[in-house]
Amino acid sequence: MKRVLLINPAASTFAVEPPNGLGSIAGTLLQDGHIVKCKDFSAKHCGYTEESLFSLLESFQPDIIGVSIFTVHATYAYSLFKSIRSFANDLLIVSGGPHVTASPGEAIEHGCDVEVYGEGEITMQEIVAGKDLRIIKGIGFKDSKGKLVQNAKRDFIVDLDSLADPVYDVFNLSDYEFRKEHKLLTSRGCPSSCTFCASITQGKPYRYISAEKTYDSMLDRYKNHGIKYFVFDDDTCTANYNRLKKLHSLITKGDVKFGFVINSKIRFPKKEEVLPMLADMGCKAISYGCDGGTEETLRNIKKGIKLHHIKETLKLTKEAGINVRANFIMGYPWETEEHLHATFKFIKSLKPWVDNFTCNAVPIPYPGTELYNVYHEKFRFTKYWLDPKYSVHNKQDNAEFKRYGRYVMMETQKKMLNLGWWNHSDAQQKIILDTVELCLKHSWKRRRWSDRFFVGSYCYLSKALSQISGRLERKTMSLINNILVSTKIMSKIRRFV
Ligand code: B12
Ligand code: SF4
Repeated sequence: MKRVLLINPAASTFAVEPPNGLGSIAGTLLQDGHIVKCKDFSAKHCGYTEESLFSLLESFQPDIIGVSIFTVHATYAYSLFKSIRSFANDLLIVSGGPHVTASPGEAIEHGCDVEVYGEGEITMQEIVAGKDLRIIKGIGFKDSKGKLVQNAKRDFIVDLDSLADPVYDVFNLSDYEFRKEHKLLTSRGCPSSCTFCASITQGKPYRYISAEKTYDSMLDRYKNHGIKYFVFDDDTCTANYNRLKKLHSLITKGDVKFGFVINSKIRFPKKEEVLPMLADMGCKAISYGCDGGTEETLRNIKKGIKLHHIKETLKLTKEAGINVRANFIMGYPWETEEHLHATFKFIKSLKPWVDNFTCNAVPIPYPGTELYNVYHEKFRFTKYWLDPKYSVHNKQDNAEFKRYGRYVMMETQKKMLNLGWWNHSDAQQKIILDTVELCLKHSWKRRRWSDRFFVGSYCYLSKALSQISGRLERKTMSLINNILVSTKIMSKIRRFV
């Protein structure tokens, strides 16, 4: 039996909920009888200090530390390694996650012992069990001469039902905002090849948890925690028609009326049949990755869809009584003013069917993506994640305002543009920001008046306080937030927007 500490490092953006990846690894290790603790230093109410890390290490006395790394965590994770080493030089540090998978060798160079590529449950199980590193698939480590050795790849986990359920109560849940909703991850993998997408830990083969096990998890959470509302974190929930049909039958025959939101691709099997079926089983909103507003861009990003597919799906979704969330990205390196104008117009034409638009002002080139590989030299952002100037979200003050404030969302997008990733001209920047504004305004207008009143007052208070002092804002808004969540108002407001 080992003592394993799993850490999500601080990041340039907050984590609003416990990470599924570490939750799933924790579930597997607990099932094997190990003692597991998880700490999320990027959780909103956590706040990282080296002292808090040392006191955690002192009190928990881990044998092994596992660190999860997204690109936004990279520099924080690397300084965390240093701090851990300064506390106890001989602790085994293992890292994994999308950034490690996309940038093999980097975490080891910055002080960890073992890198895990791709899905981590079984690999971590073997490492913790003490198996010889040389025969563990899916890892990289330093040999006795200090040279990086990368073992053979590990196959993707096919039978997801065989995995232990993820556990979240090994995290300190009060570090997050309380939410009267639960997340579920019921499938992995996506067969598409969008050039900006960094979902590389789960690969292309689409695998899923059975309808029966999914339904049991929902019922379980209802019985044990009173949860009836779920957020499905899957990249795409609609890829398998038969599974959805089974889940529909289980949910509609059951006594509990569940509500949930999902992500989906624009094109999925038997759409005309599936959308009313989803509405019938409690689907309140679908978030679609549209990602481009001209045929040329959709072709270049290898989205596998055309503009008319986007229009048709959003319309059908709305007609089925499901709220529509449409996500766009603008400012790809080939996009001229004409493309950007056309995107603006296209987004505008979708307004009748969309409840919530998001529009990212620039495509962020995550490592491992085609977008990064093709352009990093030309646009001089090679390994940008190691340069602190790219941490534009990195302001832990005015937290609530940041989350809800239209103004701040605009500011973040402006900062993104100002970083000059793609050398946009002033004219291009203007069209992009006009589009972001259009999206924010439309989404705001689509909210219920009571939400608008509440969220608006909340934001203005947050803004006013943050102008006096960031600390004052954080303390006051956190107090208000705690009162609101304990009276369940927050969860009602967030529920279906
Ligand atoms: C749900 C989700 C979220 C949720 C929850 C995040 C979470 N930490 O779980 C929310 C909405 C909060 C979120 C936020 C963000 N997200 Co997000 N998110 C996802 C999504 C859709 C699913 C993640 C998931 O649950 N995967 C399922 C689990 C089982 O897989 P996993 O997380 O990869 O973990 C496995 C392996 O990576 C590995 N592993 C992970 N950690 C460790 C640690 C150890 C020690 C070991 C051994 C193994 C290991 O084992 C795990 C189990 O198999 C993914 C897309 C995807 N398909 O992965 C994007 C994704 C992870 N997100 C991404 C991004 C960019 C973000 C944000 C930065 C967005 C932003 N600009 O704010 C923030 C970061 C917030 C933060 N501070 O952590 C990118 C990451 C790319 C990258 N290179 O970093 C992804 C891949 C999306 C994409 N296609 O580009 N996200
Ligand atoms: S469809 Fe979504 S998950 Fe799949 S590759 Fe494209 S962006 Fe990534």
